[in-house]
Amino acid sequence: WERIDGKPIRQRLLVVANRLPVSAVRRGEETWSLEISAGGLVSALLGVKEFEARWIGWAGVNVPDEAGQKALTKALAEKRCIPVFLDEETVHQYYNGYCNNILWPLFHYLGLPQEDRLATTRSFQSQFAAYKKANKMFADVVNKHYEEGDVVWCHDYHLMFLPKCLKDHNRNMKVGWFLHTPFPSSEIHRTLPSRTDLLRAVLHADLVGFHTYDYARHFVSACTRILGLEGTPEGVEDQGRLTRVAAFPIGIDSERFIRALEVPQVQEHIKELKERFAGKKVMLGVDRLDMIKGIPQKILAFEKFLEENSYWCDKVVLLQIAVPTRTDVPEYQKLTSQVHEIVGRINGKFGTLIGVPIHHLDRSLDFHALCAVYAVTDVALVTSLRDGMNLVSYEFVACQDSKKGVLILSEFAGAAQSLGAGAILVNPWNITEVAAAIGQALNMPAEEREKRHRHNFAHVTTHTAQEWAETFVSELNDTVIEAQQRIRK
Ligand code: ADQ
Repeated sequence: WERIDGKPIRQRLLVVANRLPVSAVRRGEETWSLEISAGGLVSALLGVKEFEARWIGWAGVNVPDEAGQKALTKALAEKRCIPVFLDEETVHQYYNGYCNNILWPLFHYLGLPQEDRLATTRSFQSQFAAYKKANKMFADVVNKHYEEGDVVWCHDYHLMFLPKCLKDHNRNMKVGWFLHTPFPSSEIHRTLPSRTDLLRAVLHADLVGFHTYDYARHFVSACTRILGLEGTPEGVEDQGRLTRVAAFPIGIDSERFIRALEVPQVQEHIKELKERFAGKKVMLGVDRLDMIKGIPQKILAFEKFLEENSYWCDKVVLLQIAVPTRTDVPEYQKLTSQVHEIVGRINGKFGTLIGVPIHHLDRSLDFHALCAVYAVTDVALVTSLRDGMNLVSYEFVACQDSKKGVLILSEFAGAAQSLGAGAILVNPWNITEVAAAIGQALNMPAEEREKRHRHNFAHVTTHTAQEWAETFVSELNDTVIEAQQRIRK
């Protein structure tokens, strides 16, 4: 940390998330190569000048030996990262099990896995035990590095137990927790066998944040209905102690995208793509290949549109760029096969010797390639069945200032609440409605496109990731000061 006279120059912020924003690859016994993965959270915090951020999280690799751990810790320190070392069994039970097999589907309204419906099954119990154990391991690392006055910002459904672990150790620690997924209706949350423990653990935080007011309201309702606590306009009150609950909609580093469009390499790529798709309208989907993103529904809607609008068959192309995730999970493998099967069928039906209507890629694009693709797109299709926010919709808008393309957006993505007036909102389960929205988007007059884009662009460039992070941390500081004042009174 930078210091003057032994004191930090800026407020120190400990950002605790399941994964560090770097990928680590072991090159030798004590040699590691690190690559920064610039996700939304990283760029949000890079742009914030008020505080000095350090990251605490799992590096995504199993490092059983002490020499390896020491070397990795040293290498990560240069990137302002502090590792939490999790053994393979804990990762399996905590990360693959409780986080991704139970909380992720449940929070996206996909329900609990059948075999875990009974709270008493061994697998559920052991996964929840591993979850608590892993959260405790994160807490131990935070406690080791914490200094008085630091702000600790915990992220996401992986770390719902962390606020409790931290406050049990030091009740004066300033602790915030933010959820990147939806928080579901209390009727969904109450199906979770560990519903009470999780809510109580989160309530140890001073400030609890969500992307939308709806998620915040669901959380407060869950605390009222499941724990019997009082919900107030500020949050949740338990025996005179208030946990503040509020909405903090995330944004993107829009400047980074806008600047990228000026880079010669990106302009060259834009030119190539324009030539490649000359005479056609380009539709785009960019998603992690996840159940929640509604990729099969999107492609089926595109098929229906082509079936009903033969005029468009050789005049439109859908680029679906789907980066695989959780590839070792059977449900995800099934989803990949399902998507491939539908794409193959549609391309077989509507393709010609000259071209096919769907270009499906099972891969990620690097940042510059992604910006170029966003820039040449006429219609972006975001059909998430549920999505905390959905940053792809924001990134598309940021890259569209010259083209003014149309955004078709699921009403079940948090982004629908901010970009609703500029996008065409759809229910992704209604294939007929999405197919009609595709027709509306492709035929939309330039004036209407311009008007809708202006609304979206103003939002995306004003409500940035930096603003999101600054607002959350300053609200956390204020919340703690107010609580101290209440106690003094
Ligand atoms: P995600 O579910 O990952 O995030 P999203 O918000 O869309 O969803 O962010 C995905 C990011 O990955 C974007 O920055 C996008 O550019 C990138 N990405 C996705 N597919 C890609 C591809 N094929 N190639 C290259 N890049 C790709 C979670 C929640 C969201 C919430 C965010 C932030 O599920 O709802 O918006 O966190 O809080």
